[in-house]
Amino acid sequence: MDNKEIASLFQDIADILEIKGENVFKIRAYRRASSNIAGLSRQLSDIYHEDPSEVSNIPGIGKDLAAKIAEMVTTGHLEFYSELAGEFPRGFLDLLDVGGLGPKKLKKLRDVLGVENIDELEKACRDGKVAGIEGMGEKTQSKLVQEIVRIRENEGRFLAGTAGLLADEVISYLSEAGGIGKIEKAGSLRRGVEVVGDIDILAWAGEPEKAIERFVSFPGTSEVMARGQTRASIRVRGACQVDFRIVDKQCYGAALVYFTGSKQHNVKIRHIAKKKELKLNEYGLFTAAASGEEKPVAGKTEQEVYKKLGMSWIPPELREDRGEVEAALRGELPKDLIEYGDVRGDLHLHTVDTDGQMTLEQLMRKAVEKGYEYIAVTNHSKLVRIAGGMDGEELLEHVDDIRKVARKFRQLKVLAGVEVDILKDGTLDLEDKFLKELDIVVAAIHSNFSADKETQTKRVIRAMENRYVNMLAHPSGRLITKRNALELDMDRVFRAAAENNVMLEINTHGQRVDLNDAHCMRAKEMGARFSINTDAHDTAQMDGTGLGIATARRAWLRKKDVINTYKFDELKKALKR
Ligand code: DGT
Ligand code: CA
Ligand code: CA
Repeated sequence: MDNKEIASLFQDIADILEIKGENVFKIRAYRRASSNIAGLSRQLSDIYHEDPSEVSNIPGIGKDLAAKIAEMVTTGHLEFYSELAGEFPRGFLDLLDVGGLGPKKLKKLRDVLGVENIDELEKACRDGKVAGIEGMGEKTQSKLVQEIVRIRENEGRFLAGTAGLLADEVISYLSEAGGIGKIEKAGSLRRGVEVVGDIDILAWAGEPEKAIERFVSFPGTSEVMARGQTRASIRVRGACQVDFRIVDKQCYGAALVYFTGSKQHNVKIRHIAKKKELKLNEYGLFTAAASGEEKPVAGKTEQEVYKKLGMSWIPPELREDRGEVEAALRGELPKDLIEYGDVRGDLHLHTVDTDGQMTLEQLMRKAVEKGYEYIAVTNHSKLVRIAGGMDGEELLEHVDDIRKVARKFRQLKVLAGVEVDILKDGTLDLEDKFLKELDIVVAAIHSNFSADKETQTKRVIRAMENRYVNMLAHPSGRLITKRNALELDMDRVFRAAAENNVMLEINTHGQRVDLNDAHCMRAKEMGARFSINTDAHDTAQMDGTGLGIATARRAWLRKKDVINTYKFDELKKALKR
Protein backbone atom coordinates (compact mmCIF):
# COMPACT_ATOMS: atom_id res chain seq x y z
CA MET A 1 0.00 0.00 0.00
CA ASP A 2 1.27 3.48 -0.79
CA ASN A 3 1.02 6.58 1.39
CA LYS A 4 -2.14 7.79 -0.28
CA GLU A 5 -3.93 4.50 0.37
CA ILE A 6 -2.76 4.36 3.97
CA ALA A 7 -3.75 7.98 4.60
CA SER A 8 -7.15 7.34 3.12
CA LEU A 9 -7.66 4.17 5.18
CA PHE A 10 -6.83 6.11 8.35
CA GLN A 11 -9.41 8.72 7.34
CA ASP A 12 -11.97 5.96 6.87
CA ILE A 13 -11.15 4.56 10.27
CA ALA A 14 -11.57 8.00 11.84
CA ASP A 15 -14.95 8.32 10.13
CA ILE A 16 -16.08 4.92 11.35
CA LEU A 17 -14.94 5.64 14.91
CA GLU A 18 -16.86 8.89 14.74
CA ILE A 19 -20.01 7.11 13.64
CA LYS A 20 -19.52 4.70 16.52
CA GLY A 21 -19.28 7.69 18.85
CA GLU A 22 -15.82 6.79 20.16
CA ASN A 23 -13.36 8.92 22.05
CA VAL A 24 -12.60 12.19 20.22
CA PHE A 25 -8.88 12.01 20.96
CA LYS A 26 -8.62 8.64 19.32
CA ILE A 27 -10.48 9.96 16.27
CA ARG A 28 -8.29 13.01 16.09
CA ALA A 29 -5.16 10.86 16.29
CA TYR A 30 -6.21 8.97 13.14
CA ARG A 31 -7.01 12.18 11.29
CA ARG A 32 -3.72 13.75 12.27
CA ALA A 33 -1.78 10.64 11.27
CA SER A 34 -3.61 10.59 7.96
CA SER A 35 -2.77 14.18 7.17
CA ASN A 36 0.87 13.78 8.21
CA ILE A 37 1.24 10.69 6.07
CA ALA A 38 -0.29 12.45 3.07
CA GLY A 39 2.33 15.17 3.41
CA LEU A 40 5.33 12.81 3.65
CA SER A 41 7.90 13.10 0.91
CA ARG A 42 8.97 9.45 1.21
CA GLN A 43 6.96 6.28 0.93
CA LEU A 44 6.18 4.63 4.28
CA SER A 45 7.07 1.24 2.82
CA ASP A 46 10.57 2.52 1.98
CA ILE A 47 10.99 4.03 5.42
CA TYR A 48 9.78 0.81 7.04
CA HIS A 49 11.95 -1.50 5.00
CA GLU A 50 15.03 0.58 5.68
CA ASP A 51 14.46 0.76 9.41
CA PRO A 52 11.12 -0.25 11.00
CA SER A 53 11.76 1.86 14.10
CA GLU A 54 11.85 5.02 11.97
CA VAL A 55 8.09 4.82 11.39
CA SER A 56 7.25 5.77 14.97
CA ASN A 57 9.49 8.83 14.66
CA ILE A 58 7.04 10.37 12.20
CA PRO A 59 5.02 13.08 13.96
CA GLY A 60 1.64 11.78 15.05
CA ILE A 61 2.59 8.13 14.69
CA GLY A 62 2.79 6.33 18.02
CA LYS A 63 3.51 2.69 18.72
CA ASP A 64 -0.02 1.53 17.96
CA LEU A 65 -0.27 3.28 14.59
CA ALA A 66 3.28 2.24 13.68
CA ALA A 67 2.26 -1.40 14.16
CA LYS A 68 -0.75 -0.86 11.92
CA ILE A 69 1.43 0.74 9.26
CA ALA A 70 3.84 -2.19 9.47
CA GLU A 71 0.93 -4.57 8.89
CA MET A 72 -0.25 -2.56 5.88
CA VAL A 73 3.10 -2.20 4.15
CA THR A 74 3.95 -5.87 4.64
CA THR A 75 0.54 -7.49 3.97
CA GLY A 76 -1.40 -4.83 2.04
CA HIS A 77 -4.22 -5.32 4.50
CA LEU A 78 -5.38 -4.11 7.94
CA GLU A 79 -7.26 -6.56 10.11
CA PHE A 80 -8.43 -3.83 12.51
CA TYR A 81 -10.17 -2.05 9.63
CA SER A 82 -11.86 -5.24 8.41
CA GLU A 83 -13.18 -5.89 11.91
CA LEU A 84 -14.47 -2.34 12.25
CA ALA A 85 -16.15 -2.43 8.85
CA GLY A 86 -17.65 -5.82 9.71
CA GLU A 87 -19.67 -4.23 12.52
CA PHE A 88 -21.89 -2.42 10.00
CA PRO A 89 -24.54 -3.73 7.63
CA ARG A 90 -23.53 -4.13 3.99
CA GLY A 91 -23.74 -0.94 2.01
CA PHE A 92 -23.76 1.32 5.04
CA LEU A 93 -20.16 2.47 4.87
CA ASP A 94 -20.55 3.12 1.13
CA LEU A 95 -22.69 6.04 2.23
CA LEU A 96 -19.49 7.82 3.30
CA ASP A 97 -18.80 8.21 -0.44
CA VAL A 98 -21.96 10.24 -0.89
CA GLY A 99 -20.72 13.82 -1.26
CA GLY A 100 -21.79 16.09 1.58
CA LEU A 101 -22.38 13.19 3.95
CA GLY A 102 -19.74 13.15 6.67
CA PRO A 103 -19.69 10.84 9.67
CA LYS A 104 -21.70 13.24 11.86
CA LYS A 105 -24.61 13.45 9.47
CA LEU A 106 -24.43 9.78 8.69
CA LYS A 107 -24.58 8.89 12.36
CA LYS A 108 -27.67 11.05 12.78
CA LEU A 109 -29.36 9.56 9.75
CA ARG A 110 -28.77 6.13 11.14
CA ASP A 111 -29.77 6.93 14.72
CA VAL A 112 -32.88 8.94 13.87
CA LEU A 113 -34.13 7.43 10.61
CA GLY A 114 -32.48 4.01 10.66
CA VAL A 115 -30.89 4.62 7.24
CA GLU A 116 -28.54 1.73 6.43
CA ASN A 117 -27.93 1.91 2.69
CA ILE A 118 -28.29 4.13 -0.34
CA ASP A 119 -31.81 2.95 -1.22
CA GLU A 120 -33.02 3.82 2.26
CA LEU A 121 -31.25 7.16 2.09
CA GLU A 122 -32.90 7.95 -1.21
CA LYS A 123 -36.32 7.04 0.14
CA ALA A 124 -35.79 9.14 3.27
CA CYS A 125 -34.83 12.13 1.10
CA ARG A 126 -37.73 11.69 -1.29
CA ASP A 127 -40.13 11.40 1.65
CA GLY A 128 -38.75 14.67 2.96
CA LYS A 129 -37.63 13.10 6.23
CA VAL A 130 -34.01 14.19 5.99
CA ALA A 131 -34.90 17.88 5.91
CA GLY A 132 -36.60 17.42 9.26
CA ILE A 133 -33.43 16.35 11.03
CA GLU A 134 -31.68 18.94 13.13
CA GLY A 135 -28.78 20.57 11.25
CA MET A 136 -29.76 19.27 7.79
CA GLY A 137 -32.62 21.16 6.15
CA GLU A 138 -34.05 21.29 2.62
CA LYS A 139 -30.77 22.29 1.01
CA THR A 140 -28.84 19.31 2.36
CA GLN A 141 -31.69 17.05 1.37
CA SER A 142 -31.82 18.23 -2.23
CA LYS A 143 -28.02 18.05 -2.51
CA LEU A 144 -28.15 14.47 -1.29
CA VAL A 145 -30.72 13.63 -3.94
CA GLN A 146 -28.43 15.11 -6.62
CA GLU A 147 -25.54 13.05 -5.28
CA ILE A 148 -27.62 9.89 -5.36
CA VAL A 149 -28.64 10.61 -8.95
CA ARG A 150 -24.96 10.91 -9.90
CA ILE A 151 -24.05 7.69 -8.10
CA ARG A 152 -26.91 5.83 -9.83
CA GLU A 153 -25.84 7.16 -13.23
CA ASN A 154 -22.38 5.74 -12.74
CA GLU A 155 -23.51 2.45 -11.26
CA GLY A 156 -22.04 -0.44 -13.23
CA ARG A 157 -20.00 2.00 -15.34
CA PHE A 158 -16.28 2.50 -15.36
CA LEU A 159 -13.87 5.39 -15.68
CA ALA A 160 -12.42 5.38 -19.18
CA GLY A 161 -8.95 5.91 -17.73
CA THR A 162 -9.16 2.59 -15.90
CA ALA A 163 -11.09 0.72 -18.60
CA GLY A 164 -8.64 1.92 -21.25
CA LEU A 165 -5.69 0.37 -19.41
CA LEU A 166 -7.54 -2.92 -19.05
CA ALA A 167 -8.44 -2.86 -22.75
CA ASP A 168 -4.78 -2.34 -23.65
CA GLU A 169 -3.86 -5.28 -21.41
CA VAL A 170 -6.37 -7.56 -23.14
CA ILE A 171 -5.27 -6.42 -26.58
CA SER A 172 -1.59 -7.05 -25.96
CA TYR A 173 -2.42 -10.42 -24.37
CA LEU A 174 -4.37 -11.41 -27.49
CA SER A 175 -1.73 -10.06 -29.88
CA GLU A 176 1.14 -11.86 -28.15
CA ALA A 177 -0.26 -15.23 -29.22
CA GLY A 178 -0.05 -14.31 -32.91
CA GLY A 179 -2.62 -15.11 -35.55
CA ILE A 180 -4.43 -11.80 -35.11
CA GLY A 181 -4.58 -9.63 -38.22
CA LYS A 182 -5.85 -6.38 -36.83
CA ILE A 183 -7.22 -5.59 -33.40
CA GLU A 184 -8.51 -2.43 -31.75
CA LYS A 185 -10.90 -0.90 -29.27
CA ALA A 186 -14.39 -0.05 -30.43
CA GLY A 187 -17.49 1.28 -28.64
CA SER A 188 -17.56 4.22 -26.28
CA LEU A 189 -13.92 3.67 -25.34
CA ARG A 190 -12.82 4.37 -28.93
CA ARG A 191 -15.05 7.43 -29.02
CA GLY A 192 -13.18 8.76 -26.00
CA VAL A 193 -16.17 8.89 -23.63
CA GLU A 194 -15.01 9.44 -20.04
CA VAL A 195 -17.25 6.82 -18.41
CA VAL A 196 -17.99 3.57 -20.21
CA GLY A 197 -20.45 0.73 -19.76
CA ASP A 198 -18.13 -1.97 -21.04
CA ILE A 199 -15.07 -2.57 -23.20
CA ASP A 200 -15.54 -3.54 -26.85
CA ILE A 201 -12.70 -5.09 -28.83
CA LEU A 202 -12.80 -5.95 -32.51
CA ALA A 203 -10.36 -8.08 -34.52
CA TRP A 204 -9.89 -10.18 -37.59
CA ALA A 205 -7.99 -13.43 -37.25
CA GLY A 206 -7.03 -16.42 -39.35
CA GLU A 207 -8.39 -18.90 -36.84
CA PRO A 208 -11.18 -17.27 -34.85
CA GLU A 209 -11.75 -20.28 -32.53
CA LYS A 210 -8.17 -20.07 -31.31
CA ALA A 211 -8.43 -16.35 -30.62
CA ILE A 212 -11.70 -16.87 -28.72
CA GLU A 213 -10.13 -19.67 -26.71
CA ARG A 214 -7.29 -17.39 -25.71
CA PHE A 215 -9.64 -14.52 -24.94
CA VAL A 216 -11.76 -16.49 -22.46
CA SER A 217 -8.58 -17.57 -20.66
CA PHE A 218 -7.41 -14.00 -20.11
CA PRO A 219 -5.86 -13.95 -16.61
CA GLY A 220 -8.21 -12.11 -14.30
CA THR A 221 -11.36 -13.42 -15.97
CA SER A 222 -13.88 -14.01 -13.24
CA GLU A 223 -16.71 -15.16 -15.47
CA VAL A 224 -17.23 -16.14 -19.10
CA MET A 225 -20.59 -14.55 -19.79
CA ALA A 226 -21.06 -15.67 -23.38
CA ARG A 227 -19.04 -17.69 -25.83
CA GLY A 228 -19.56 -18.39 -29.51
CA GLN A 229 -17.33 -19.14 -32.48
CA THR A 230 -16.57 -15.55 -33.35
CA ARG A 231 -17.64 -13.63 -30.27
CA ALA A 232 -17.37 -13.86 -26.51
CA SER A 233 -17.88 -11.76 -23.40
CA ILE A 234 -16.00 -12.03 -20.15
CA ARG A 235 -16.13 -10.25 -16.83
CA VAL A 236 -12.72 -9.26 -15.50
CA ARG A 237 -11.89 -9.16 -11.80
CA GLY A 238 -15.54 -9.24 -10.86
CA ALA A 239 -16.15 -5.87 -12.47
CA CYS A 240 -15.73 -4.71 -16.03
CA GLN A 241 -17.27 -6.61 -18.95
CA VAL A 242 -15.22 -7.08 -22.11
CA ASP A 243 -16.93 -7.91 -25.43
CA PHE A 244 -14.71 -9.43 -28.10
CA ARG A 245 -15.77 -9.93 -31.71
CA ILE A 246 -13.92 -11.41 -34.63
CA VAL A 247 -14.98 -10.54 -38.15
CA ASP A 248 -13.78 -11.32 -41.68
CA LYS A 249 -10.96 -9.23 -43.03
CA GLN A 250 -13.28 -8.17 -45.88
CA CYS A 251 -15.78 -6.50 -43.57
CA TYR A 252 -13.48 -5.25 -40.82
CA GLY A 253 -14.06 -1.58 -41.66
CA ALA A 254 -17.84 -1.87 -41.72
CA ALA A 255 -17.77 -3.82 -38.46
CA LEU A 256 -15.53 -1.20 -36.89
CA VAL A 257 -17.93 1.55 -37.91
CA TYR A 258 -20.85 -0.43 -36.50
CA PHE A 259 -19.25 -1.39 -33.17
CA THR A 260 -17.72 2.02 -32.60
CA GLY A 261 -21.13 3.63 -32.65
CA SER A 262 -22.60 5.67 -31.24
CA LYS A 263 -25.96 4.11 -31.85
CA GLN A 264 -27.33 7.52 -32.89
CA HIS A 265 -24.47 8.00 -35.34
CA ASN A 266 -25.12 4.55 -36.80
CA VAL A 267 -28.79 5.32 -37.25
CA LYS A 268 -27.91 8.52 -39.06
CA ILE A 269 -25.45 6.99 -41.53
CA ARG A 270 -27.71 4.00 -42.17
CA HIS A 271 -30.33 6.52 -43.16
CA ILE A 272 -27.87 8.22 -45.53
CA ALA A 273 -27.15 4.80 -47.06
CA LYS A 274 -30.85 4.20 -47.59
CA LYS A 275 -31.22 7.49 -49.41
CA LYS A 276 -28.51 6.31 -51.77
CA GLU A 277 -30.39 3.02 -52.20
CA LEU A 278 -27.65 1.21 -50.32
CA LYS A 279 -27.77 -0.99 -47.26
CA LEU A 280 -25.32 -0.57 -44.38
CA ASN A 281 -24.74 -3.08 -41.60
CA GLU A 282 -21.82 -4.59 -39.70
CA TYR A 283 -20.95 -6.79 -42.70
CA GLY A 284 -20.54 -3.99 -45.18
CA LEU A 285 -22.19 -1.51 -47.47
CA PHE A 286 -24.30 -3.21 -50.17
CA THR A 287 -26.44 -2.34 -53.13
CA ALA A 288 -29.97 -2.66 -51.75
CA ALA A 289 -31.85 -5.92 -52.27
CA ALA A 290 -34.70 -4.10 -54.04
CA SER A 291 -32.39 -3.48 -57.01
CA GLY A 292 -31.81 -7.20 -57.35
CA GLU A 293 -28.89 -9.12 -55.90
CA GLU A 294 -26.99 -7.60 -52.93
CA LYS A 295 -23.52 -6.62 -54.02
CA PRO A 296 -20.82 -5.37 -51.66
CA VAL A 297 -19.79 -1.78 -52.32
CA ALA A 298 -17.42 -1.26 -49.40
CA GLY A 299 -16.43 -2.90 -46.13
CA LYS A 300 -12.73 -3.45 -45.74
CA THR A 301 -11.85 -0.08 -44.26
CA GLU A 302 -13.77 2.67 -42.52
CA GLN A 303 -12.48 5.23 -45.03
CA GLU A 304 -13.99 3.27 -47.87
CA VAL A 305 -17.39 2.97 -46.16
CA TYR A 306 -17.65 6.69 -45.41
CA LYS A 307 -16.39 7.57 -48.87
CA LYS A 308 -19.06 5.49 -50.59
CA LEU A 309 -21.61 7.22 -48.41
CA GLY A 310 -20.43 10.49 -49.92
CA MET A 311 -18.50 11.83 -46.95
CA SER A 312 -15.02 12.01 -45.53
CA TRP A 313 -13.90 9.68 -42.74
CA ILE A 314 -15.29 10.86 -39.40
CA PRO A 315 -12.98 10.67 -36.37
CA PRO A 316 -14.52 8.31 -33.77
CA GLU A 317 -14.62 10.98 -31.06
CA LEU A 318 -17.04 12.98 -33.22
CA ARG A 319 -19.50 10.16 -33.83
CA GLU A 320 -22.26 11.28 -31.48
CA ASP A 321 -24.76 12.67 -33.97
CA ARG A 322 -23.91 16.21 -32.98
CA GLY A 323 -23.80 17.46 -36.55
CA GLU A 324 -20.74 15.49 -37.66
CA VAL A 325 -22.59 13.58 -40.41
CA GLU A 326 -23.99 16.76 -41.94
CA ALA A 327 -20.57 18.41 -41.71
CA ALA A 328 -18.87 15.41 -43.32
CA LEU A 329 -21.40 15.41 -46.17
CA ARG A 330 -20.61 19.06 -46.81
CA GLY A 331 -16.87 18.38 -46.46
CA GLU A 332 -16.75 20.73 -43.51
CA LEU A 333 -15.33 18.63 -40.68
CA PRO A 334 -12.69 20.60 -38.76
CA LYS A 335 -9.45 20.21 -40.72
CA ASP A 336 -7.15 21.09 -37.87
CA LEU A 337 -8.82 18.99 -35.15
CA ILE A 338 -6.31 18.47 -32.34
CA GLU A 339 -4.33 15.23 -32.75
CA TYR A 340 -2.89 12.86 -30.15
CA GLY A 341 0.70 13.91 -30.76
CA ASP A 342 0.04 17.64 -30.64
CA VAL A 343 0.69 18.38 -26.97
CA ARG A 344 4.13 19.93 -26.46
CA GLY A 345 4.11 20.20 -22.70
CA ASP A 346 2.18 19.74 -19.49
CA LEU A 347 1.28 22.86 -17.50
CA HIS A 348 -0.02 21.43 -14.22
CA LEU A 349 2.33 19.14 -12.29
CA HIS A 350 3.13 18.39 -8.64
CA THR A 351 6.32 17.20 -6.99
CA VAL A 352 7.36 15.90 -3.56
CA ASP A 353 7.74 19.54 -2.55
CA THR A 354 3.99 19.41 -1.83
CA ASP A 355 1.88 16.27 -2.28
CA GLY A 356 3.47 14.71 -5.36
CA GLN A 357 5.49 11.50 -5.43
CA MET A 358 8.15 12.65 -7.92
CA THR A 359 11.13 14.91 -7.42
CA LEU A 360 11.77 17.91 -9.66
CA GLU A 361 14.52 15.96 -11.33
CA GLN A 362 12.33 12.90 -11.96
CA LEU A 363 9.61 15.14 -13.37
CA MET A 364 11.95 16.88 -15.77
CA ARG A 365 13.63 13.67 -16.86
CA LYS A 366 10.22 12.19 -17.64
CA ALA A 367 9.25 15.31 -19.60
CA VAL A 368 12.41 15.01 -21.70
CA GLU A 369 11.69 11.32 -22.25
CA LYS A 370 8.25 12.24 -23.50
CA GLY A 371 9.80 14.66 -25.94
CA TYR A 372 8.17 17.67 -24.33
CA GLU A 373 9.39 21.11 -25.20
CA TYR A 374 8.24 22.67 -21.92
CA ILE A 375 6.53 21.96 -18.59
CA ALA A 376 5.22 23.93 -15.63
CA VAL A 377 5.78 22.96 -12.01
CA THR A 378 2.68 24.00 -10.08
CA ASN A 379 2.67 22.89 -6.47
CA HIS A 380 -0.01 23.74 -3.93
CA SER A 381 -0.39 26.93 -1.91
CA LYS A 382 -0.78 26.92 1.83
CA LEU A 383 -4.54 26.44 2.16
CA VAL A 384 -4.20 22.82 1.16
CA ARG A 385 -2.46 21.87 4.39
CA ILE A 386 -3.03 18.19 3.89
CA ALA A 387 -1.03 18.45 0.69
CA GLY A 388 1.80 20.36 2.37
CA GLY A 389 0.90 23.62 0.59
CA MET A 390 3.47 26.43 0.61
CA ASP A 391 3.31 29.97 1.90
CA GLY A 392 4.81 32.83 -0.12
CA GLU A 393 8.34 32.62 1.24
CA GLU A 394 8.50 28.86 0.86
CA LEU A 395 7.24 29.24 -2.67
CA LEU A 396 9.99 31.70 -3.61
CA GLU A 397 12.62 29.28 -2.30
CA HIS A 398 10.93 26.53 -4.27
CA VAL A 399 11.11 28.68 -7.41
CA ASP A 400 14.87 28.95 -6.89
CA ASP A 401 15.06 25.16 -6.60
CA ILE A 402 13.04 24.74 -9.77
CA ARG A 403 15.35 27.06 -11.70
CA LYS A 404 18.42 25.34 -10.31
CA VAL A 405 17.27 21.86 -11.30
CA ALA A 406 16.02 23.17 -14.66
CA ARG A 407 19.56 24.23 -15.58
CA LYS A 408 20.46 20.53 -15.87
CA PHE A 409 17.81 20.08 -18.56
CA ARG A 410 18.76 22.50 -21.27
CA GLN A 411 16.47 21.02 -23.91
CA LEU A 412 13.43 21.63 -21.69
CA LYS A 413 11.83 25.01 -20.93
CA VAL A 414 10.64 25.00 -17.34
CA LEU A 415 7.98 27.36 -16.05
CA ALA A 416 8.06 27.92 -12.30
CA GLY A 417 4.48 28.21 -11.17
CA VAL A 418 1.93 27.45 -8.50
CA GLU A 419 -1.53 25.98 -8.15
CA VAL A 420 -2.92 28.68 -5.93
CA ASP A 421 -6.12 28.17 -4.00
CA ILE A 422 -9.14 30.34 -4.63
CA LEU A 423 -10.40 31.37 -1.20
CA LYS A 424 -14.02 31.59 -0.18
CA ASP A 425 -14.41 35.19 -1.36
CA GLY A 426 -12.54 34.78 -4.63
CA THR A 427 -9.26 36.27 -3.42
CA LEU A 428 -6.20 34.09 -3.69
CA ASP A 429 -4.26 32.16 -1.10
CA LEU A 430 -1.05 34.04 -1.93
CA GLU A 431 -0.47 37.77 -2.27
CA ASP A 432 0.22 39.36 -5.65
CA LYS A 433 3.79 40.17 -4.62
CA PHE A 434 4.51 36.43 -4.67
CA LEU A 435 2.41 35.60 -7.70
CA LYS A 436 4.19 38.18 -9.81
CA GLU A 437 7.49 36.31 -9.33
CA LEU A 438 6.11 33.25 -11.13
CA ASP A 439 6.07 32.23 -14.79
CA ILE A 440 2.61 30.77 -14.56
CA VAL A 441 -0.25 30.88 -12.05
CA VAL A 442 -2.87 28.17 -12.04
CA ALA A 443 -5.87 28.91 -9.81
CA ALA A 444 -8.14 26.24 -8.37
CA ILE A 445 -10.84 25.53 -5.82
CA HIS A 446 -10.22 22.90 -3.14
CA SER A 447 -12.59 24.15 -0.43
CA ASN A 448 -16.12 25.47 0.14
CA PHE A 449 -17.61 23.20 -2.48
CA SER A 450 -21.19 23.79 -1.45
CA ALA A 451 -21.56 27.54 -1.91
CA ASP A 452 -24.66 28.59 -3.89
CA LYS A 453 -24.48 29.35 -7.58
CA GLU A 454 -24.24 33.14 -7.40
CA THR A 455 -21.57 33.09 -4.68
CA GLN A 456 -19.58 30.38 -6.41
CA THR A 457 -19.74 32.08 -9.83
CA LYS A 458 -18.62 35.43 -8.43
CA ARG A 459 -15.87 33.69 -6.50
CA VAL A 460 -14.39 32.08 -9.60
CA ILE A 461 -14.73 35.19 -11.75
CA ARG A 462 -13.07 37.34 -9.13
CA ALA A 463 -10.14 34.96 -9.06
CA MET A 464 -9.81 35.09 -12.84
CA GLU A 465 -9.82 38.86 -12.73
CA ASN A 466 -6.57 38.80 -10.79
CA ARG A 467 -4.05 39.85 -13.42
CA TYR A 468 -1.53 37.21 -12.43
CA VAL A 469 -3.84 34.25 -12.96
CA ASN A 470 -3.19 32.39 -16.23
CA MET A 471 -5.31 29.32 -15.89
CA LEU A 472 -8.33 27.90 -14.11
CA ALA A 473 -7.68 24.29 -13.10
CA HIS A 474 -10.43 21.65 -13.12
CA PRO A 475 -13.07 24.37 -13.48
CA SER A 476 -16.22 22.40 -12.69
CA GLY A 477 -14.75 20.69 -9.65
CA ARG A 478 -16.50 17.39 -10.24
CA LEU A 479 -15.03 14.04 -9.25
CA ILE A 480 -16.90 11.61 -11.47
CA THR A 481 -17.56 8.89 -8.90
CA LYS A 482 -17.20 11.03 -5.80
CA ARG A 483 -18.56 14.54 -6.05
CA ASN A 484 -20.93 16.60 -8.13
CA ALA A 485 -19.68 19.68 -9.95
CA LEU A 486 -19.69 23.02 -8.15
CA GLU A 487 -22.77 25.09 -8.74
CA LEU A 488 -21.54 27.56 -11.32
CA ASP A 489 -23.03 29.66 -14.06
CA MET A 490 -20.71 28.20 -16.65
CA ASP A 491 -21.54 30.71 -19.37
CA ARG A 492 -20.44 33.56 -17.14
CA VAL A 493 -17.29 31.69 -16.13
CA PHE A 494 -16.41 30.96 -19.76
CA ARG A 495 -17.05 34.54 -20.82
CA ALA A 496 -14.83 35.84 -18.01
CA ALA A 497 -12.12 33.38 -19.03
CA ALA A 498 -12.21 34.68 -22.59
CA GLU A 499 -12.27 38.32 -21.51
CA ASN A 500 -9.39 37.96 -19.05
CA ASN A 501 -7.33 35.64 -21.24
CA VAL A 502 -7.45 32.92 -18.59
CA MET A 503 -6.98 29.45 -20.03
CA LEU A 504 -9.47 26.77 -19.08
CA GLU A 505 -7.98 23.48 -18.07
CA ILE A 506 -8.98 20.14 -19.49
CA ASN A 507 -7.75 18.12 -16.55
CA THR A 508 -7.07 14.60 -17.79
CA HIS A 509 -7.19 12.78 -14.46
CA GLY A 510 -9.60 9.85 -14.99
CA GLN A 511 -11.69 10.87 -12.01
CA ARG A 512 -11.97 14.47 -13.21
CA VAL A 513 -11.99 14.91 -17.01
CA ASP A 514 -12.75 18.54 -16.25
CA LEU A 515 -13.82 20.48 -18.29
CA ASN A 516 -15.85 17.79 -20.02
CA ASP A 517 -16.64 17.72 -23.74
CA ALA A 518 -19.94 19.60 -23.58
CA HIS A 519 -18.39 22.36 -21.47
CA CYS A 520 -15.44 22.67 -23.83
CA MET A 521 -17.77 23.08 -26.79
CA ARG A 522 -19.65 25.84 -25.06
CA ALA A 523 -16.51 27.57 -23.79
CA LYS A 524 -15.03 27.56 -27.28
CA GLU A 525 -18.17 29.22 -28.62
CA MET A 526 -17.62 31.94 -26.05
CA GLY A 527 -14.07 32.48 -27.24
CA ALA A 528 -12.12 30.76 -24.47
CA ARG A 529 -8.90 28.81 -24.95
CA PHE A 530 -7.72 25.64 -23.21
CA SER A 531 -4.78 23.73 -21.81
CA ILE A 532 -4.74 19.93 -21.56
CA ASN A 533 -2.97 19.03 -18.31
CA THR A 534 -2.46 15.81 -16.40
CA ASP A 535 -2.19 17.32 -12.89
CA ALA A 536 0.25 14.43 -12.40
CA HIS A 537 1.59 13.62 -8.95
CA ASP A 538 3.91 10.90 -10.23
CA THR A 539 5.71 10.19 -13.48
CA ALA A 540 3.28 7.46 -14.61
CA GLN A 541 0.39 9.91 -14.45
CA MET A 542 2.25 12.18 -16.85
CA ASP A 543 1.32 9.70 -19.58
CA GLY A 544 -2.37 10.47 -19.13
CA THR A 545 -2.91 13.26 -21.67
CA GLY A 546 -4.82 10.94 -24.04
CA LEU A 547 -8.12 11.23 -22.25
CA GLY A 548 -7.88 15.02 -22.35
CA ILE A 549 -7.10 15.05 -26.05
CA ALA A 550 -10.03 12.69 -26.65
CA THR A 551 -12.24 15.11 -24.73
CA ALA A 552 -10.95 18.05 -26.75
CA ARG A 553 -11.63 16.14 -29.96
CA ARG A 554 -15.13 15.27 -28.77
CA ALA A 555 -15.61 19.02 -28.37
CA TRP A 556 -14.31 19.62 -31.92
CA LEU A 557 -11.42 21.68 -30.57
CA ARG A 558 -8.74 22.61 -33.04
CA LYS A 559 -5.05 22.69 -32.35
CA LYS A 560 -5.12 26.47 -32.05
CA ASP A 561 -7.75 26.31 -29.27
CA VAL A 562 -5.33 24.45 -27.01
CA ILE A 563 -2.33 26.51 -25.94
CA ASN A 564 -0.06 23.67 -24.91
CA THR A 565 0.11 22.58 -28.54
CA TYR A 566 1.91 25.88 -29.26
CA LYS A 567 5.63 26.32 -29.67
CA PHE A 568 7.21 27.80 -26.56
CA ASP A 569 7.43 31.35 -27.89
CA GLU A 570 3.79 31.34 -28.87
CA LEU A 571 2.87 29.83 -25.53
CA LYS A 572 4.62 32.68 -23.72
CA LYS A 573 2.65 35.16 -25.83
CA ALA A 574 -0.60 33.34 -25.14
CA LEU A 575 0.03 33.52 -21.40
CA LYS A 576 0.57 37.30 -21.42
CA ARG A 577 -2.14 39.26 -19.65
P1 DGT B 1 -21.29 1.92 -23.42
O1 DGT B 1 -20.75 0.54 -23.53
O2 DGT B 1 -22.61 1.99 -22.75
O3 DGT B 1 -20.34 2.87 -22.82
O4 DGT B 1 -21.57 2.47 -24.91
P2 DGT B 1 -21.21 1.81 -26.30
O5 DGT B 1 -21.49 2.85 -27.33
O6 DGT B 1 -19.87 1.22 -26.28
O7 DGT B 1 -22.33 0.70 -26.46
P3 DGT B 1 -22.29 -0.89 -26.57
O8 DGT B 1 -21.10 -1.48 -25.89
O9 DGT B 1 -23.62 -1.35 -26.11
O10 DGT B 1 -22.21 -1.17 -28.11
C1 DGT B 1 -21.07 -0.86 -28.88
C2 DGT B 1 -21.49 -0.28 -30.19
O11 DGT B 1 -22.19 -1.26 -30.97
C3 DGT B 1 -22.45 0.88 -30.09
O12 DGT B 1 -21.80 2.09 -29.88
C4 DGT B 1 -23.13 0.84 -31.42
C5 DGT B 1 -23.19 -0.63 -31.73
N1 DGT B 1 -24.50 -1.17 -31.37
C6 DGT B 1 -24.78 -2.00 -30.36
N2 DGT B 1 -26.09 -2.28 -30.33
C7 DGT B 1 -26.65 -1.61 -31.34
C8 DGT B 1 -27.98 -1.45 -31.83
O13 DGT B 1 -28.94 -2.03 -31.32
N3 DGT B 1 -28.16 -0.62 -32.90
C9 DGT B 1 -27.13 0.03 -33.49
N4 DGT B 1 -27.36 0.82 -34.53
N5 DGT B 1 -25.89 -0.08 -33.05
C10 DGT B 1 -25.65 -0.88 -32.00
CA1 CA C 1 -19.20 -0.42 -24.87
CA1 CA D 1 -20.49 -3.83 -25.55
